[in-house]
Parts: sequence; structure tokens; C-alpha cells
Amino acid sequence: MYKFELLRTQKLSREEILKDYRLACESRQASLIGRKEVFMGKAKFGIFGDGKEVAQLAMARYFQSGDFRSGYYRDQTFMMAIGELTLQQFFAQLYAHADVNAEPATAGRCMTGHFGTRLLDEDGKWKNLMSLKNSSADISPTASQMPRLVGLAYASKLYRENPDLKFMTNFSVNGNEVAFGTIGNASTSEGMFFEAINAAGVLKIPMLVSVWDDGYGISVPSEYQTTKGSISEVLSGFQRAGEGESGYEIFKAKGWDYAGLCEVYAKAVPICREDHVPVLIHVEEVTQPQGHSTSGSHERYKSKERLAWEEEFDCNKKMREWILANEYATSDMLNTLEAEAKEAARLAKNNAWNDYISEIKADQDEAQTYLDLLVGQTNSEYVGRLSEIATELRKTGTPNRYDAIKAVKKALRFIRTEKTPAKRDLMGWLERVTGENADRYNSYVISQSDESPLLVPEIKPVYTETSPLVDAREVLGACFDAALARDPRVFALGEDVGKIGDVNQAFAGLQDKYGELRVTDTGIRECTIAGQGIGAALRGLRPIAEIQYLDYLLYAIQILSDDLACLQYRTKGGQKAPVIIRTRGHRLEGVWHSGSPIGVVLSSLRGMHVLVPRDMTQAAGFYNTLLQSDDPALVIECLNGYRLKERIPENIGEFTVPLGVPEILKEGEDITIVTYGSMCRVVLEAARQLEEFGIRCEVIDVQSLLPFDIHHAIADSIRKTHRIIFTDEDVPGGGTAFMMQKVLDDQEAYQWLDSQPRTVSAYEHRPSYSSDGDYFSKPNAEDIFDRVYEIMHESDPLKFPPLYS
Ligand SMILES: Cc1ncc(C[n+]2csc(CCOP(=O)(O)OP(=O)(O)O)c2C)c(N)n1
Ligand SMILES: [Mg+2]
Repeated sequence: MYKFELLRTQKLSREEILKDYRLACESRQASLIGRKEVFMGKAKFGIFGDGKEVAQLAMARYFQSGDFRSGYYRDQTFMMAIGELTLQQFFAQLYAHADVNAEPATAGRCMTGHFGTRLLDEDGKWKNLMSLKNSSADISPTASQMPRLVGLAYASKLYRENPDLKFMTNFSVNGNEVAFGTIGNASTSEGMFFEAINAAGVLKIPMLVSVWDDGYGISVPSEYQTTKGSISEVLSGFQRAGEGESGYEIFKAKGWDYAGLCEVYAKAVPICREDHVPVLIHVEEVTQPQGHSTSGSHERYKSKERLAWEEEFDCNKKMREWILANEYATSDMLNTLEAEAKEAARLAKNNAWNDYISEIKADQDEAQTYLDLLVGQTNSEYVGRLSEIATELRKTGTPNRYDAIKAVKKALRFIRTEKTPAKRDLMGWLERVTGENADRYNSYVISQSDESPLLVPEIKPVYTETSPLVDAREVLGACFDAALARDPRVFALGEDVGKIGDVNQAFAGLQDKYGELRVTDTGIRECTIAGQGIGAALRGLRPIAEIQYLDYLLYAIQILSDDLACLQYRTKGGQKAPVIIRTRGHRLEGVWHSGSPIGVVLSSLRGMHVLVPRDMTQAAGFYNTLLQSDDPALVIECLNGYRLKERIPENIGEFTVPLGVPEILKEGEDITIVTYGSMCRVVLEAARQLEEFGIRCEVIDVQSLLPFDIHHAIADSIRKTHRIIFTDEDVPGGGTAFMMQKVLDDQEAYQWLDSQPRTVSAYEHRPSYSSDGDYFSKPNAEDIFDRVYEIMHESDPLKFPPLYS
């Protein structure tokens, strides 16, 4: 029955079926060999897609050019089936081959099972994604593929419904692209899975989620993971009542049933693609022939019965049986095919290993040659030690890149005063490999393209006598209005951003002007607001995703850190998502509306720019800079600044504020005070009070924490004042410690100091409620006055007698 059914409805030929089976076998062999390679010590860790081959072959059949995957580490068969992963690349990643050509997904930066395609060319420009089968870059945290999946699917909605985006033909044709998600059964226990499922249902977007249900999350079975032990049952309330109704289409399939799986995907994908109905496919009865990963063995926690069942219901075995039962091939033919698959995997493994190791060996051999020459040429009394170092290096079995470097550095120490040709060659070698390794392991933290925000030229704001003086929120409003008018790719999303134009009304009136697609309300779901931005930006759009208060950024910080901030890095420039995360913080009222957890932000968001404008004009200038460039950024506006008066520049849509350039708000000779954000006003007030006592402060607003003072203006200031205070609203050791490290260590300003460098920060607790709560929790003008005065007293007790004696 199935045979005719399948051939008729899906036009699968015998050749295609056998091609699929071959791939299933090759992929299985790759998993089996991969595990052995780890146990032989050739790779550090292995996690493979064995047991999940057949379902992925079925999914791949319905994946088209322009579509996107956002999945997890089991998807090797799918990636092979769409033509975006070769067996050799699979092994190159296992070995961490740090070369984009050998390992295009991550250039050796991520462990095995981290898939992704290169969306950018060598100059960091978008490729034509409509001609490619695309995968966003995987990350390890379970379920973290879900937030961005929402954005990838959401982009299709924007492309379909906003006629002004029709010109983006490299990214979409009428929003017909499906975002395919994959997730393990246990990972559906994560909060962000449910948040993403709900969001996609609300948004009515083409998101198709496949759950590979192997009954376990490492050792923990489904009964501990999922209510009623079944994710499709739990989510059954999401099932739409019928065509045209809102909600999901939910399907179930068996992981070993090739024909059944093909049928389900054949039905499900068009619904998703054509009608933008989100879909869940619960693929049950999936196995793990080799257990979870190379870190353990499943015999420890699976019963004998379960292990026997897994053997019997192995999807490749069942597919073989199905092929034979339907007479697509004979047993002999399959035996030959399986042997060929095994050989293909073995050859790919050998080629990948040879490519990987020969490069390292070539470098090591060169170092070895110079070291040997060195031993011959040196007059050093340490010739014996040098000879030992050279011999030791020669004995290295399977080299790492660091082996030769360690040896060379050790050797150079002993001959530091010598000048021999071999030493010169060795130094040249070290310089070359140091540069190459920096490129291999440390490049692409931020954009290296000519669209980097660091290259955007500064354009000063222009004012005339008639430039209107308004509530500062209106300055932002004018900036966003200009951005929305200028660029149809720009859209804003967030809680209360749409109808009322955000809680502080910077977008007031803009939804009426540009429509709901451009200025959009979302549910209360910070994590997937961030993900919606990330996914849409991966598809060429320019989202401004709003987190209502900085205090609530913590809900999104994991995804910003694990996904967005490291995207360029973990793909070595293969992908970018220039999202602007807009939020407001620092100072208002109470424990959850005046936070300034800058230390958290700075430590977790390397790879993003972190901007802390003191007023809305500076913020607008930053938005103008960022919208011209291709890096993601977090902009933290001042919560207590929206109703202060500012003037709207005449060139509100054009002026730019450069990143990494502080501004001197007040010049002075006695002491430098470095701060940012709402603290600028507090510090200026303190400086005014200090002036009455003959102390002239230089007040510097850093504006941009990442990047930080790229021209070392603060060191220049210290050269003049010889004294420094860093102050902000974070806890002690947070943002102030970061600034101090930058200035004293990086900028080497310690050498100009005549007094102890000091910090003034908030207390080690959340800010208490009310005006007094604020005053006694956060730094105030009197605190700063006292700290500055203390320093001046210490330096000149006669001129500045003690304050409170
Ligand atoms: C946030 C997070 N917690 C824990 C882990 C460690 N971990 C890796 S895989 C895994 C189990 C996932 O199980 P499941 O989602 O069912 O996928 P499977 O491996 O079974 O296909 C766990 C707990 C992780 N990677 N991320
Ligand atoms: Mg599982």
C-alpha cells in the first residue's frame, strides 16, 4: 500500500529512496567512527545524530532554497541531505580544524554538532539567501535555538505583508520561506521553548518545529521532563480548530517510519509555507544507538528492555526492512550500498584528519628546523637546555599548535641576548604563527566589514535658533520617524511599543503613520523579543527590539549572550544579526525600575556594542550610527531623562555619534571624574559644588562602554589632572572596575597618577524605593563631593583641611 501511496503523492523514485538510504548509512557510519575517534584521543568530544537519520531525511525533502533551519546538535543527516555538510566537513569539525574552508560552519570554533551555513561572503556582505539552503548557527544551550527561530519565521510575515520590502529579493519571495526548528524532547522542558511556541502561535508565522523524541535528556527519561510524558499532548490546546482558525497544526510520526514521516512533512510543510500556520511535528520512537554523547554510556541508565527495543526500532534498520519489503532493492544491493557508505565515511575521516594535521605538522616542522639550527649556532651556556627543548618537541605524538609555540618561547628565553640567523628565523616564525593564530582563534568578535559602526563618520548635530525645545522623548521620536521613513527594513517591536509608542512614548504616533508591521506591540516575553530581533536580522531586516526596562534585560541576557553577541565570532564572520536592543535604565524608582547591572552586561555581551547615552540627543545619534552599520548593539537610555528638555537637531535623521569616543562635559585641572548615563547630571552638580571650594573637576562622559574610549582621551585627561574617580550606579566592582581596568591597565594611565585611583558606586544591594531610597542607595552629588574632597585633602591638607573634623 505504502509503496504506491508514497510514489504517487510525493513522486519519490526508487533512486531517491536509495539515495536517502545511502545518506542514512553514511551519516550513521560518521557517528560510529566519530565516537571511536574521540576514544582514540584524536578529538575531544563527540555528540552525534545516530538514531535520528530517517526523520531528518524526510524533513530535508521539503526544505527549499531560502528556507532556514534553527536546530541542534543531532542534525548532521539533515545538513548532509540539504547539501550543506559533507562527510569530510563533519570530521573537520570533530577535529576542530580552524579553517573556514575545511569547516565552514564555525572554522573549528565550536564542538561537533554545531551546524550553520555561511550567509555572508568574504567581505561580510549578504549572499543571495534565496539561492541557498540556510541554517542559522547552532549553540549548545538547550532550547536556545527557539527564540531566533521565532524571528526567522517572523521575517517571512514581514516580507509577505509589507509591500515596501518586495525589493529584498535576495532574502524572500513573498514570505514563502519556512523556518524549520528542531529540538530534543527533553529540551522542550525549557521555558523559552514554551515562550517561543506561544509567540509563534500569536504571530501566525511559518515556523515548523520538529521534536526528536528519544525518550531521554541525557539520563533523565520523559516522565521527569514532560507532563503526561508527551509534548504533543501537552500542546494539544494549541491545535487550531480548523482551516482559517488561529493556532497550530500538530502532527505525530514515528522516527523509524520513513514513508510515514515523508507523508507528514509533505502535508505539514505546505500548510506552514502557504498559509503561515505554525506547525509542530512530534517525532516519537527515536533512538540513540550510541547513547547521548562520548561523555557517558547509556547502559548505565537504560533498562535491558529499552536497549533491546532501541535496537529493534533503529531507524536505519527499519528503513532497510521497508526498502526490502517494498522491493526497492535486494538485500545484496543494500549490502553493497552499506559497504560503500562505510568506505565513504572512512575515507572522509582520513582526508579530514590529514588536512587538519598536516597543516599543524608543517608549522611544527618549520619550528623544529630552526630550533635544530639554533642548537648548532648558539654560543649560549644553555645549549644543553636548548637541545632538550628541540628533542622534546620532536617527540610530540599528535601535535597541537601550541606544542611548537611553547617550545620556541622556552628556547628564545635562553638566547635572549644572542643574534644568530636561526634565532632571527625563529622569531619570524613566531611572529607569523602568532598572527595566524590570532586570526584563527580571536578574530571576528565584532564586524570586520566595511559596514562596521566604528567606520561610520561623525556628523555633528546642527541647530538653528528655531530648533524646537521639546520633551526629550520627542527627539527620539523624530529620530525614529526619520529612520522608519528612510529604510523600509527598519521596524520596532516590544511591549507597549505599538499603540502607545512605548511606555515613554518615543514612538508615539508612529504606528499610525507606518502601520502595525513597522511599529509593533508584542507579548510580555523578553527572551523571544530578543530572538525575534535576532532571527529577523539574520534575514536582512533591521529590527529595533525593545526591552521595556534594563532590569528585565536579565530575561533576555542569556539569549543575547549565547546567541547574538557571539554570532560573528562563532561563525568566524559567516553570519551577522545587526539587531539594536533598545532599553532604558539606571535611575527611577525602586528595586526593579532603577537597576544598572552594567557589570552583568559588560561581561556577558562582548561582541555587541554597549552604549549608555546621557540624553536622548546622544541616543538618537547612536541610533543613526548603528542603523548604517552591521553590528548588534545594546542602547541604554536614561529612564529619568524623557521629560527633560532637549532641542531637536535640524539634521535629526543624519547626525551621528561615534562609538568609543567620550565627551568632556566640563574641563578642569584638579581631578578627572569619569561616568556615564544619568550619573552625568549628578557628577556635574557635584563638580559645580566643588568649584565653590576651588576644586576644578574635569567631567568625562564615556557614552560608549563597548567599545571604550578608543583614542585614550581619559588617559590624556589624567596626564593633566593626575587624579581620577570612576563613578556609576552599578555595584562596587561592576562598571567602575571595568572602566578602571580599561584606563589604568589598557591605557597605562597609572603612570600619571599622583593619588590613589578611586571608585564611587552604588551600594551592594538593589536600590531602595522612593527619593530617599534612591539617595541612600545610589551615588549622589554629596558622595562624589566628599570623595573628591578627600583626595584633594590628602594631596594638600593645608589648602583642603578635613571636612568633618
Ligand atoms: C541550558 C542547558 N542545560 C543543560 C545542558 C546539558 N545538556 C546537553 S544535551 C542535554 C539533554 C538534551 O536532551 P534532549 O533535548 O532530549 O536532546 P537529545 O540529546 O536527547 O537529542 C543536556 C541536559 C545544555 N546543553 N544546556
Ligand atoms: Mg532526548
